Amino acid sequence: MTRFKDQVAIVTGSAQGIGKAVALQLGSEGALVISVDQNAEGANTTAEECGNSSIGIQCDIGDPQQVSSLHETVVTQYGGVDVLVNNAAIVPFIAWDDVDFDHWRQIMRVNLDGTFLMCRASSDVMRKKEYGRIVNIISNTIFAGTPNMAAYVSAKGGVFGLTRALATELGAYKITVNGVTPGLTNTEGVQSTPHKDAFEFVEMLQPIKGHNQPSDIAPAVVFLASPEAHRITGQVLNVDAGMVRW
Ligand code: NAD
Ligand code: 4PL
Repeated sequence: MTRFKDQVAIVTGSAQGIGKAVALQLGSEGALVISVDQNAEGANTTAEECGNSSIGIQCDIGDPQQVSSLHETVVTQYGGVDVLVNNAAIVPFIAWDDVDFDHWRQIMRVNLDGTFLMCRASSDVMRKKEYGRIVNIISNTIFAGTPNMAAYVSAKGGVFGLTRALATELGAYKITVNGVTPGLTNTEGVQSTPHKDAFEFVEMLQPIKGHNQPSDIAPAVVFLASPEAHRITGQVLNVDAGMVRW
């Protein structure tokens, strides 16, 4: 398929995990991928694997200046952005008793503020072309209220609200804004925390058994990012093997 031929797609947090799987599928369907991550080496590796002259750019999405210079580079070199996938986030495992204001701010800075900064800058570029697809990676924890991640769940709830609000604000420019809520997924991030021990529990709640892999999440994201999804906006697609229904 070449649904993204001649399109430029920014994918944040694409050095590994779900972001990398999304970047690779967009690349395989013809997109020039701007692979954005704090991890420069990982971002570059993903870009090489994407083909189509894709590039890696190191950027902390929580830093307004870095987000601004990222967009200057993209506009200067490519003239625009067709797709933005907001995937970069911190995925913490922290008992409620240990959640202090420093932790809360650290999570909000990246997971909510970072998503805002990327939406702000990319949508200003998309508006000029009157075309755009924004897909926010949320989490099914906003429905389940999953333990040991209160700040994370709160930030993702904010991204959920932003998705609906931006769909309203940007509709006039033919920019759609949607979200995907993955369930627990087998990524490098999850494997490095006690979340990895929750697979058995969540599988009990899933009608479809087995562990979600990054490549299971990517097709839903890529569909919402595609030209054919032009009548879908302000929506959230849950991809968690049926763990929660809403
Ligand atoms: P991961 O931890 O494996 O990878 C996250 C990537 O984001 C890393 O490459 C990291 O360097 C990058 N990143 C983190 N902070 C950044 C910043 N400030 N600026 C730029 N890059 C930054 O994560 P994952 O498990 O693949 O999750 C990806 C997305 O999916 C996240 O939004 C997460 O909340 C969401 N999600 C994950 C799961 C899961 O179980 N893995 C479930 C639901 C939702
Ligand atoms: C069900 O988004 O959706 C653990 C860790 N369990 O990050 C998540 C579930 C985690 C999730 C998530």
